Amino acid sequence: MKAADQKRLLREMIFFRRFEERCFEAYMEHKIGGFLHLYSGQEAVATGVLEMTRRGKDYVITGYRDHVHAIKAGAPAREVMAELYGKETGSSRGRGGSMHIFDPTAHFMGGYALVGQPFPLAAGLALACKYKGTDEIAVCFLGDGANNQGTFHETMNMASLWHLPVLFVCENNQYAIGTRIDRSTAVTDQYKRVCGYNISSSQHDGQDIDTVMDAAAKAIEHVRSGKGPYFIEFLTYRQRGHSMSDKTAAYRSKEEEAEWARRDPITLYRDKLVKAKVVTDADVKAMERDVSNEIENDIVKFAEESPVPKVEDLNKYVLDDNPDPRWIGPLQNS
Ligand SMILES: Cc1ncc(C[n+]2csc(CCOP(=O)(O)OP(=O)(O)O)c2C)c(N)n1
Ligand SMILES: [Mg+2]
Repeated sequence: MKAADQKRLLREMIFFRRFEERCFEAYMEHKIGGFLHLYSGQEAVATGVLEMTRRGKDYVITGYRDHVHAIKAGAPAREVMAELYGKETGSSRGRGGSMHIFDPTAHFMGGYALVGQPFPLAAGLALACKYKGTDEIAVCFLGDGANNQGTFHETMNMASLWHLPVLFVCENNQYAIGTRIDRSTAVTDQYKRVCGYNISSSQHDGQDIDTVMDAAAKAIEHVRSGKGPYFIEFLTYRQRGHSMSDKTAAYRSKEEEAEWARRDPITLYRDKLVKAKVVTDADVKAMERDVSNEIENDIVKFAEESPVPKVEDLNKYVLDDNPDPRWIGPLQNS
């Protein structure tokens, strides 16, 4: 990879970390409300996988920890931040919030609050690609906890049976809210769970972006060349609590957190690039300053200055904004 691309990737990961940490601050200032799940610590996975996909062509779908996936897939960061602020200029016009970023232009198909919901939708997107005869693929990110949902097993079966062009990316961060994986899941190596569906799979370090990109490239080649679905598992760790209602992550030890902090994906990549003389420490400091300025003076400013949706527009993007009273009646009576 060229030095310019390596620098760009390092800057992107620094940007994603700062974006998330700035969301935390805005939430504490009551400028962002509702649910907020941060991605700090897992940046190498979404950045590395989506570096290898075709931006705006391949379809990308994920769960509620979705800001970084959306931006890397091509959704403008300003619009993602404005969505978190509930503003009319947001990706979902301020109606969705953190868990429901959506950008069809970027082929970023959401942001879903229900655990396991994206699996069958990803299979549907892949079926559409196959049906249309394009060589686009669907990329479905999901957590280790989601793999215990029924939708996981139903989708793996159909995706394999129908040979669908879908890449499943499991971000195994070891926890589902406060439950450690070995307390909820009989087979903790997630990549082994798809063997029963005859799906090719592998497990990799999710903290090293070069490893992520190499593994993703091979998996994408498998899917795009018509060999059917692929399931790729990355071992990673979220540095913050599950969401803003879990600020202390009291269910895990400080030693464990420190161990994973030593393998922070940004620190690892920065050290690698400094050692290879691609960047200097001063370059990285300048990058951090530049990123902070961009987030503060462009992205947050845009979100703060954007208008809130008008009350009279409440139904504007509702599919049926003139509901048939026949459907309301039984609900009222029940
Ligand atoms: C259908 C459904 N059941 C339960 C929940 C509550 N819930 C929210 S997040 C979560 C854990 C998911 O963990 P994982 O898939 O590992 O993702 P992570 O948060 O680690 O990224 C649960 C059970 C939900 N949102 N949807
Ligand atoms: Mg998890």
